[in-house]
Amino acid sequence: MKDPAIEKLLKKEAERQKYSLDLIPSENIVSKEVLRVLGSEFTNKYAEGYPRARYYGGNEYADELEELCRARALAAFRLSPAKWHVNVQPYSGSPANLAVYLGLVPPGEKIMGMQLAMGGHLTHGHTVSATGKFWTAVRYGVDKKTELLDYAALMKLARREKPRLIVAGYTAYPRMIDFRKFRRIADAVHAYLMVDMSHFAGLVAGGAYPTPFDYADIVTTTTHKTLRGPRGAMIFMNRASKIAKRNGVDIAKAVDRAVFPGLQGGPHLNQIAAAAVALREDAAPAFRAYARQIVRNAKALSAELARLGWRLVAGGSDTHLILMDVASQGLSGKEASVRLEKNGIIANMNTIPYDPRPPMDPSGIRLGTPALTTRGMKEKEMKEVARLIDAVLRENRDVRKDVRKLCARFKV
Ligand code: DSN
Repeated sequence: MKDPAIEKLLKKEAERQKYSLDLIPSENIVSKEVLRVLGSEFTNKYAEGYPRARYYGGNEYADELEELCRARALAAFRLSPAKWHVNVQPYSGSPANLAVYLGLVPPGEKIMGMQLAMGGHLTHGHTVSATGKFWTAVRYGVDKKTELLDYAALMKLARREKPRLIVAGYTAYPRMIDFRKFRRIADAVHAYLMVDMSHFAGLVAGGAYPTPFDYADIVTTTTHKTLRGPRGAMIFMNRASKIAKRNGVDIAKAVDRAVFPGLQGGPHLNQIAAAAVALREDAAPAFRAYARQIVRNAKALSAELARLGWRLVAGGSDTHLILMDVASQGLSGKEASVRLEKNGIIANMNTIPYDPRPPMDPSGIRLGTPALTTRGMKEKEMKEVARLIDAVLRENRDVRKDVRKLCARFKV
């Protein structure tokens, strides 16, 4: 490489990833093939428009690529092209969500989503996000006692506020979502049901989490989390959506037009190519085993943390993620994540439901198992990881050597 400064950083980052335990639930480690394609010649090409309807010449292979990626996206979730249309152009999750609102909800109208501090996402209507500025956000949370979704309360809120679109799917909710109940709530007020499955999409593809496709009008997802692909996103649109029909909207056309030309310019073809590679991997039998192991690992990690006396939000996990209430042991989330990082354990501070502390120094840390599971770690190692976390947080012990030893046994 002719750029020693960047080469040095690349090496350092590779080394950091190799010798640290990545417990951030939204991160993963992509295959060599995904990396190779991400750095391919497709990055050189402009392809504004959609297959067979581009604004530039030279797109014969771009057309083939985008069509292949779409077909693989549908296949990964076992969807029929007669029922579902997919757009694979969104640059990432935030623009994907924004495109859905832009395509389906008139500006100023109501969208209903979970508060960020309860486990939602900025793009589910937070005031600092464009989604909370251009649309009126109706925000919901979880039940204070159980820390679970309260569907009866959601129904009441929806009936009172009458949103045009309801979002389900979160960044820090460790339990399963009942999509059927969400469908009933959305139907009661004639709202679109949008599921943002970014966090658990890989679990859906691998059959380790209920599918939202039986109930949703729209499903959005990033491609880089549990799906183990490049950074990017996709939007699935249900051609049979009764709400779209009622509103006289062609859902596929409306959302496609919102992505381009509504929000974006040329699609990042190298990202789309790499997503196609990842989606093929996601449909393979080995990925089913991977998805199940992610969940088994999260259960093992949470069981050991609970045994060691840590309070977990909602009592544990059915997914890939765990929310640990460190304030219940007198620590702040920031202090905990800094202390863990010094020992090579990477987690992020996170608010917990009804957090009395501020977001920049909240009560919790969020943990997840997708990246460690990709490295081949299983339940036994999860117990070890839980004990390392406990040693750092409870006794302020230096476990750097143990972390390095564990990492050395599992390649990135
Ligand atoms: N940043 C992602 C996460 O960590 O959950 C959400 O966009």
